[in-house]
Amino acid sequence: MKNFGQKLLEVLEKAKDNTIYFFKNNILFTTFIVTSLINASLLRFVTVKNFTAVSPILADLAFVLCVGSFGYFFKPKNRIKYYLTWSIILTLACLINSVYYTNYVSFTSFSLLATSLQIVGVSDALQTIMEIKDFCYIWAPITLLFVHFKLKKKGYYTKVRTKGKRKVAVLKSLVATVIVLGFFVSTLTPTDISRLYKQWNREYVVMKFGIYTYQGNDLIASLKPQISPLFGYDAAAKEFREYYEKNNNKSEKNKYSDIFKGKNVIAIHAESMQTFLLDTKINGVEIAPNLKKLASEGMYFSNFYSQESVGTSSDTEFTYSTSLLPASSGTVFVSYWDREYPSIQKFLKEEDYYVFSMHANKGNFWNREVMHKQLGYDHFYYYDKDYKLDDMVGLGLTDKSFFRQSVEKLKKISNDHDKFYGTLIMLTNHTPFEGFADNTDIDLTYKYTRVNEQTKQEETVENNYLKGRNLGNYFTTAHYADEAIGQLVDDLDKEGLLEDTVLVIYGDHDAKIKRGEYDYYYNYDPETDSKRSNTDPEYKEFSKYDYELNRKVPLIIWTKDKDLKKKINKEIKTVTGMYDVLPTLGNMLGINNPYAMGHDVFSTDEHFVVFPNGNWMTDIMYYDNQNGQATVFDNNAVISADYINKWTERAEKEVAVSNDIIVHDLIKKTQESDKVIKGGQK
Ligand code: GP9
Ligand code: MN
Repeated sequence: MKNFGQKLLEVLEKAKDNTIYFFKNNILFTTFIVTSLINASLLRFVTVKNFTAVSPILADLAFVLCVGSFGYFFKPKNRIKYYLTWSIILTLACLINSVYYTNYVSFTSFSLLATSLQIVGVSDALQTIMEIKDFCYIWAPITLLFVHFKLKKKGYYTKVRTKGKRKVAVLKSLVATVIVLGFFVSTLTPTDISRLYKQWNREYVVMKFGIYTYQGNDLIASLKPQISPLFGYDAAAKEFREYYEKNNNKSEKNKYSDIFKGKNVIAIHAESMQTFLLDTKINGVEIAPNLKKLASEGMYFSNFYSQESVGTSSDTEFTYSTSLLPASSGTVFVSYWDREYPSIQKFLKEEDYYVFSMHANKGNFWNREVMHKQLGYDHFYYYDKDYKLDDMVGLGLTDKSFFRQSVEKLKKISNDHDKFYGTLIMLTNHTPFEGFADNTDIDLTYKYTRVNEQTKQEETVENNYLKGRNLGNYFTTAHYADEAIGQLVDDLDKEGLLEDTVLVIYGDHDAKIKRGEYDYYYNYDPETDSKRSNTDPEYKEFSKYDYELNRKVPLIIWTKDKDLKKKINKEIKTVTGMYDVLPTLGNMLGINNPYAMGHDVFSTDEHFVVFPNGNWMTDIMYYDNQNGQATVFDNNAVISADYINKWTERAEKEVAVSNDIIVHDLIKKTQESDKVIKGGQK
């Protein structure tokens, strides 16, 4: 009698034979499956590096088997149209994600399609961020076509007799799908399923579910603004109430409370400005001397992080204004603009401030025209409606011209209003960082003298060094932006606009420059005019964590007032994030947002920043929630599992509650239902 093991082996052997037979007789289908599967694995290899993990392969296989099954509904000669269409779609998914990952270290989202109008504005930038390797996926549809023509030539399609067999073929391949899916599902944990549902931990989802399931799921998640408010409201509202009962956000008095009460505020949204620039010199020339000076005189948050997601500039505007995190899927500015958000703009308006924003780009970019109203701005000055487009570089009007014209408007605003709060959104230091490489005092070349071995004469060598490189170009546009800020402060001063005014300057997010550029910069070898090899004893890798930590942006609060200046002059080295601005600055201005997700930096001992993908940071460590790895800043620190669990739980809670507020419009809806309850109790 055969034992169970033998029987199982036989069954498996038979299944294998059947599968091989099936694939041999279904060449187009097989080609589609294999090429799509290879592309998906290739993408993971290029991005998250888990090339051989079993579960994403099973998930990708189940996905393409399922898609492939329906090809059998078509007659053999027509199937190519079906498979080719899908092959192109799946190839595009790989290609776009490949480009996106290289530049944003994350996977893309369908919700961005909704913002494609905005992206058109940065199409130049897109051209410069694509690399040859991003095209390696297009072999798949080409191979499919090639196989099709070969089969056609051999008369394969006319030989295949399929009448009545097509439905059976669909069924058979669907059964195969279910079997593969079964194996895949058996590898899942509740955490995996919850992360697929929430979708914010994008890398993790791709590593576990493969790229196709990720993208399919993302499509559903991107329809959420329309669909999800219909589901899960009660659970979300319950979690929301519990969260704010526990985390009572009453503003505590501290030594900075009310110090700026009644002052004008000019907030400068410094495009792509990173903190390391304040300490960077190229050939002895400082990149950001003006910011450095303001930082040394004011309150300087030197360990401050932007918490933006796919909505980049707009996410930062949102988080700065509301102290909530960006949406987990889509962007608040484009997809969730019609909800109600308590914001710094609205709080100050209640204090009789005139609240406005200024930006030299088009008003519909990031849906600002609509969303700025929603945030509470009284007026949005933008593009050719309000600015003379007299000096255009990169994405639009130069920062210097923009500021010059804005000062004129500010003069009028200051005359017409008692108090004002304005946001000035910069533009020039935006990818692709072009326009200043030949017109700057930053010398990107590397010059040195050496003795020529043949002539024995001294000669000067000029290496390209940073010239023609993205990071080099970034240095030149950032330097320009810094000059523009210097010019703005001077002009405001000349016009007497600094007397009663507080400046808040923040970098909106990092410049999204690739890690390799930094690796080259920090490991540059003038002898060879190239990057040191990693076997060189002097080579020091610019690691993934170095890169993450280097993404920090400056936050500077500055005032001309001597007494106040003395009071605030300080470097804040503890970790802080964009969502801490409203509670911290708000307390200084005498306003309080009970729904803030961040904290007043001076009223808490728990310094913590969560990123929209669930990664988090304290003063002790950076934790990568995608793969459970971490970097600890202090070698002597002992990190317990409890410590990691505690902060991971808080990180996930903050992301979830913020997102629920956005999706379900919880602040407005729960207030409305509380009113109804109170009304009923009277
Ligand atoms: C465009 C500017 C840039 O108006 O704010 O937006 P970004 O590409 O950085 O999100
Ligand atoms: Mn930006």
